[in-house]
Amino acid sequence: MSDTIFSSFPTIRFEGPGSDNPLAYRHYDPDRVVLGKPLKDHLRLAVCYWHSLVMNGSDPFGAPTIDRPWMHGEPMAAARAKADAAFDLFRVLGVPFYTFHDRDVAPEGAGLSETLANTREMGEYLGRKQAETGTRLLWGTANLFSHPRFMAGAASNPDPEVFAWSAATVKTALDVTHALGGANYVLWGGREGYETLLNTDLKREIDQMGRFLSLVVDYKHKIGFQGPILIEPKPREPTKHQYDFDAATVYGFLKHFGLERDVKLNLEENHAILAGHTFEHEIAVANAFGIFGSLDINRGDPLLGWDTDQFPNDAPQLALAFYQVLKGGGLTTGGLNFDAKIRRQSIEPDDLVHAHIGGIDTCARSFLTAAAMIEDGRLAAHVADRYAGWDRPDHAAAGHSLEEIAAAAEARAIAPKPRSGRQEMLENLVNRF
Ligand code: XLS
Ligand code: NI
Ligand code: NI
Repeated sequence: MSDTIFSSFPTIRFEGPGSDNPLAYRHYDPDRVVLGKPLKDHLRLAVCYWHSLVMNGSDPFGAPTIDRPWMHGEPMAAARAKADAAFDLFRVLGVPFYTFHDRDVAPEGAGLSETLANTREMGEYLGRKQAETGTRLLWGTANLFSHPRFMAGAASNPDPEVFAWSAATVKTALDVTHALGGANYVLWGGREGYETLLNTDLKREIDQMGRFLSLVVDYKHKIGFQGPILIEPKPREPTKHQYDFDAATVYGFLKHFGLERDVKLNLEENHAILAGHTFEHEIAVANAFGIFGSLDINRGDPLLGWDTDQFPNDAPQLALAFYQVLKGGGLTTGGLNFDAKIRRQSIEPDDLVHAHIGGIDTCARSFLTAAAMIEDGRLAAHVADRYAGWDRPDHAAAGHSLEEIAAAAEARAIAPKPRSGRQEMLENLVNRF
């Protein structure tokens, strides 16, 4: 492999909280055993291709600010140079996983066949890089939102030709993900939504999405892809009304189409916030319905109402999210994908390295906090105690019908006594961790 813009960086090592070295982990000690297994197997960290290797700093007001060598030249040669740099970045960070969209790793060709051939060819190239380095694929996905053909949606498009094009694109992206041993396959409905009902048949669009997802699930079983299909909810942006609004909405959608056993969720912090929820709420909802899959780790800006996709740096906040993850049994096929991007003025390669070091340390520290909360057990004991009335077989609501419960309540004539929710006390307890 030729030199990349990351060649001069050492592999980042754990040096402990006392270290002064900016190119070291202070909290991410990959081999430290917590709750019975190494931290690296709990976190399953992944670098995402699109923000780290593709994003060029352009925004609605201005031109690209970030220039990388692979952003020029013959497209397939550039894609290979980008992959070389990507795997060198994974080496620097020492992360076990990565994620990509088909269009991040392989350029659009002259037509559908050439585009799919590019995806397959780059898939083989990535397979060789994986074999050389040991880095694994957390998930693959297809970009069904950037090209103008998708402006009115992919599966939900009024034109069946776009549905068919999208089907071919997802089939190939899933084939490649399967060949690369991907642990999951993700669908984010970037343009699956609408701007105005004046031009939109909402029911038809949702039916088309249900059909598309059913076809993907059938195909996954046909080729023996073991990992789950993950839907990534987001309430708005780019469209005003996105059909996959939040975890609860997606569960209703899956249930309607009978897909709730085959499809799980990839939840993202910034998307949760845009939906008016906390990250931990979304995780708790997914756990409640048995559809928790994986996490896109980032943060929004409380003063900006859009998907700023910043690297996480709020350990207390993230600890509450990881506490819910651990309560649900932890990440199984899922992982923590840094769907996070450096700011427009962070134009140097080392900005990308520092961003990941901070994000990884924030995840590690929050995870250790959450693990300590689990091991301590007092929070869980408080919650269990709060609902203890329901554990007695002869509790007040044990009757089999509304009239039975009503008659018993009237006969007992007990006035329920309000009990403190103890919120502040519990917040203080959490702060001790
Ligand atoms: C965009 C989404 C996207 C998905 C993958 O907001 O987060 O990056 O994670 O298509
Ligand atoms: Ni995401
Ligand atoms: Ni996002």
